[in-house]
Amino acid sequence: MPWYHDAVVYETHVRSFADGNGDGYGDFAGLTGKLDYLVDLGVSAIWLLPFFPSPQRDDGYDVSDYTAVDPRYGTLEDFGRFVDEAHRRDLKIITEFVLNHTSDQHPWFRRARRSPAGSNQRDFYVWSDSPDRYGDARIIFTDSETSNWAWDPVAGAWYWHRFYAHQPDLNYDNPAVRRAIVEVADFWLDRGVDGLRLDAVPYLYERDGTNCENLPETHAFLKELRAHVDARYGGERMLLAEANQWPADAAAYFGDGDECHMNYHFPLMPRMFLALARGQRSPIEWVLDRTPPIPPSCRWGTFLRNHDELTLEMVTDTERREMYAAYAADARARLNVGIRRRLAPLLEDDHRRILLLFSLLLSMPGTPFLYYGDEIGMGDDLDLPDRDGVRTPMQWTDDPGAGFTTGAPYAPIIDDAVYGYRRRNVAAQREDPDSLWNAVRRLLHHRREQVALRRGATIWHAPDDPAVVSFTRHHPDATIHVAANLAATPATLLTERGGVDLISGVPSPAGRWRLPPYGARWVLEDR
Ligand code: TEU
Repeated sequence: MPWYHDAVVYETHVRSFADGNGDGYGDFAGLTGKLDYLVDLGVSAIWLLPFFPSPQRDDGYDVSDYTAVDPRYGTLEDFGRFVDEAHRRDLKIITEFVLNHTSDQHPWFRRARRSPAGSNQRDFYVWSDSPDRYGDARIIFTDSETSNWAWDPVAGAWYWHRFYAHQPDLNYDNPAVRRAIVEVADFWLDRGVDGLRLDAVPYLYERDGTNCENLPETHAFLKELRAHVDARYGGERMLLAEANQWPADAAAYFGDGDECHMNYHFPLMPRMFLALARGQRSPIEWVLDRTPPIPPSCRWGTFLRNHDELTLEMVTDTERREMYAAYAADARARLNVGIRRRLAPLLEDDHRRILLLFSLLLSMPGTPFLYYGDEIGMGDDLDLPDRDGVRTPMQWTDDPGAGFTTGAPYAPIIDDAVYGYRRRNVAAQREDPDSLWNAVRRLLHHRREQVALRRGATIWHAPDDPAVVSFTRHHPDATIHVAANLAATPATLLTERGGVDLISGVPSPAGRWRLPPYGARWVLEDR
């Protein structure tokens, strides 16, 4: 079974995790020093946000050099050491492949705007004489952009950008762009990276009369990229699509098992929160019913939170209103089409609800992704702009600098009464057997021991109580029955088989199971 079927992925930002040299920025030296922490926590892969040279106007997603390390984070040698040390511990590494656009400071764009119209170098990007073209394409960063076109006075033409105006989209119709981009993939795969996250992959091509998303040309390019990667590196390197799309469009990124190995399940994520807010499982059922089967070699990436706002692009207008009302009463928490809060503040620091969502995330089919800091219930900072408030320094200890840095941190460390580093940090939670950190760690360790939780076939049940999620994961070696109560009131579930609840360690005989408010069981069934 390829590694990404069994993995639990930990998403972090080099800048935010650990500072090895005291300059206030996290770096590869610091991150390498924390690998034993990640092993102990029980994850098996690391996904790093962009660490390449960049003007940092979109936290590194505005790349100005694809094949180097931002000097604040270290050198290519530091990166190499990090890869070696991670692999020595059996940790896989996923890095960002921001292939849809570059920074406007990238040499390709600086060259393009000065090159004659129609030249190959100009055509590294998408130009137009009028800002009306491709008018059916939606705007993604609705809070900051009003058009997908921006005027370039140097070129005397409009250029296309799906994200910030300082992030011009590459022109995939130009074969030289496709070649250059494949070389970028090779650069990092040659350095031992196990997986590439294909940022914003639905938007590679533009065509008149379409919404410029999920076009057949994009899928054709991905098949070429996949064939290249398989031929050059063998079958173990993984391509992860970031295709924030409805289930059928998202599933298309698996192709016939000949495009991406993985894609995130964006439509499922908000519906886990919606189900919890309603105290009803129906939103989860609804979206899984609409999720097509995928090739057996492929996997959905599941997640609760990430470094962006909790996106509400893949819900209906009614569902979005409900989500805002339930989770973003404070208007400052709203950003674009989403909510810029971390997991713990979203759930009012209620450990029962946090663990309920973790227990679902870590038992449902798919490969789970955790966001750094959520294992200790880190808070966020709504005073910081954009999505910076969910990207603050990791809280390791109660020392000044939170054990993150001995210098002046790149951003304020969370220091409020509830989520502040003096009380909420890894060191304190490690000592406390009842902490969130220890509870998450126990779930991760069960998942590692129980193959049924990772690879088992899933049978969904429909118990009478609409608040109860109930499914079994079957594997020849074991069967695990997962039951979760989404409601604030107790629930019961009638079962035919008993066993031992892995979460509590207590026997759970067949018959009537009583689930406390927001309670969950992972029952390893007797054979
Ligand atoms: O986000 C791109 C993306 O596809 C959006 O749908 C995104 O999920 C949503 O708007 C929430 O922000 C990626 C990165 O995750 C994001 O941090 C970058 O800002 C963006 O690409 C541009 O590179």
